[in-house]
Amino acid sequence: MKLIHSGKVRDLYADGDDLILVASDRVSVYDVILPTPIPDKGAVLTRLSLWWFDQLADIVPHHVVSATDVPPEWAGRAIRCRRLDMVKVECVARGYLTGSGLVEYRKTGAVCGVRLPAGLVESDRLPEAIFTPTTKAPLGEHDTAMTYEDVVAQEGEADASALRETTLGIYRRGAELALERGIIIADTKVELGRDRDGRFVLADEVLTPDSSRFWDAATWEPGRSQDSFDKQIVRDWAAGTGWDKTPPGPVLPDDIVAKTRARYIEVYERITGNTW
Ligand code: PZK
Repeated sequence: MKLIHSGKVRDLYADGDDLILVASDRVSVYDVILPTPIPDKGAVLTRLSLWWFDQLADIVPHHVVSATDVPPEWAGRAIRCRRLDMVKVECVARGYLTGSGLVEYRKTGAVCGVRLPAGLVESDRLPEAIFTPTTKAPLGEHDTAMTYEDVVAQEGEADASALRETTLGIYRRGAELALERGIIIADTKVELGRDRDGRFVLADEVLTPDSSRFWDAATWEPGRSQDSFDKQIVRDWAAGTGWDKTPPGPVLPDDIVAKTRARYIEVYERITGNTW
């Protein structure tokens, strides 16, 4: 099978007219891929994405053709999907103030052209979720913020509006459901493409901890940064080793691997209500 894209933790292959999206067990912290995989991470995030695609089907159709008709070596962590014409905008929705959104808010009082109330602090919940698109930068480079008007200029008014409403619809549905299960989804990035009839279709992975920031609702407190629900065990352990966050990352001890694996499974079980 021909490899057409290799991401940090996922790979994309072409198989005839279809694509095969393969999630690895690799984990990245501070943008560095660690040498130690987390067993079942790829399968857990694949199952979570598949569950969300189904939950979101009334908002937007998805690219999944089959989760079982995939090469046996990738069984459980691969998805056969339809090839789309991908939209050249990273569609991001945010419900909380953090990351680059916080940096931009402190400088300008707005995020991606959306004016926010004065006096918000780090990790605050926003009055309503906002669409904060970015450019699609090549691997290794950083995405840059766009305004909604930039998206209109690039994609046209009708498609820009559809991208914004679809992204916000996915985020609102996901964040509301996750919160009922004690998990805050602070923000999320979705990949949308057009099918042969020009209709928008949801691609890639969706509402996973690799595409979104997941926080523990039980310990959330505005005014400070929040621990990552999935990666905090690795981050805390790595900080204790004195690692300077540059490659190569440290080899993880068995107990840190086991605790992190359990976290991904906990995310899956809490959100879907299924047993792993
Ligand atoms: C597509 N990516 C991102 C994902 C990577 C890169 N259904 C589709 N049709 C056409 N293109 C894509 C998809 C999907 N999904 C997704 N790039 C292209 C990506 C995984 C690994 F290296």
